[in-house]
Amino acid sequence: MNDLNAIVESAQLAFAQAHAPADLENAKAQFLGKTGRITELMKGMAALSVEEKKSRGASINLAKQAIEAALNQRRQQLADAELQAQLQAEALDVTLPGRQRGQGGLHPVSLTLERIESIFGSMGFDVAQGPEIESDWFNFTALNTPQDHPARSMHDTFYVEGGTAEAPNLLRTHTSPMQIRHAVQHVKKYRAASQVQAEGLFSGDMPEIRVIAPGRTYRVDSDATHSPMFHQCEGLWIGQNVSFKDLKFVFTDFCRTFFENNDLVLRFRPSFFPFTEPSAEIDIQFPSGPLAGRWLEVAGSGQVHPNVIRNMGLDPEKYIGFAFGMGPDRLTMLRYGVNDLRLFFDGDIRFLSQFQ
Ligand code: 2U9
Repeated sequence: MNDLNAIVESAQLAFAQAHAPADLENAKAQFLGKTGRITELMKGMAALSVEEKKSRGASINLAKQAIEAALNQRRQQLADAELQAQLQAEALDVTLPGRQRGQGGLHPVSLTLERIESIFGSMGFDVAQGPEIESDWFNFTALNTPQDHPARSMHDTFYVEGGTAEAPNLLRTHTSPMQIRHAVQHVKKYRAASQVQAEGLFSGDMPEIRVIAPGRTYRVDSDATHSPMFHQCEGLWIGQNVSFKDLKFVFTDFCRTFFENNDLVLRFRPSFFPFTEPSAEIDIQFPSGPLAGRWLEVAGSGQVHPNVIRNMGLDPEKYIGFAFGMGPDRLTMLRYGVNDLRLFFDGDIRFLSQFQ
């Protein structure tokens, strides 16, 4: 019996000293394997009598069971320790702050467009938005732009599929076509309501047309101050008694509010556009600051040409008004002191995030 107790004790010790599952299995082999000590003892029983075999066999079996129990206990201990180590390694600190998505924000040109819409909105202007693919009629012909005008050349305009061979569709070169669309709808609505004049140019009464058309426009042009896609905001005010004086007042008020500077000076310089007559470029001058003393061109303008008034369905003897057009990209450059237009369209977050 003593030899068996010693074997069990040395097995327990060997198992306790095994700190990894592989070591434990090696230790097991020393006792329970094919050439292990218990197996050797079993083999040694061959020479014993039947009686001796019975009692010796029972003792060896008890020792074997004790070793197996010690083995299983140690296996469990090692498995538990491994699980604990793993849980510790994968521990989550649920009190850490979560990762947040970037906040995002409006593009600087969108900020300018919102600003323009809000200022003109306060003066009673609606906002009209419409297609970027336009017909030749709305983009050129309705705006009194003759067939041989350079703006209609392939060098200046992106033509696309659709329309007719003589008058293919195009990417709008300005947002003015949207104002024709808006005006035509306006006239249609009040012509139907008045029931006075069913055909011909409308000379009945209707509320004034006061609208701005902000949006993307396209021209074949690309350098530091020109992008093939750029933004425009055109404005239109048509009524029975709307004069150049109103244009000067409205646009001066707009510029002073937009640039937050009541001392801003404006200059209306004679110019030419097919859709306005007379026409003027509008320059501004800051009285102080980094741009002080220079005349900066910010818009074109003029009294809407009678042919354009006719194309809205209105009688030019009764209706008159003014229009203006400006580039929100350039206004954004002036407002924030940006010197390269292309920065707006590169999508570089380091540039864009400065406007949040
Ligand atoms: C209708 C009739 C007339 C809008 C006008 C301009 C002059 C003009 C440019 C300024 C900067 C475009 O982005 S820009 O290059 N615009 O010079 N635009 S008058 O005239 C209209 C508009 C609509 C029905």
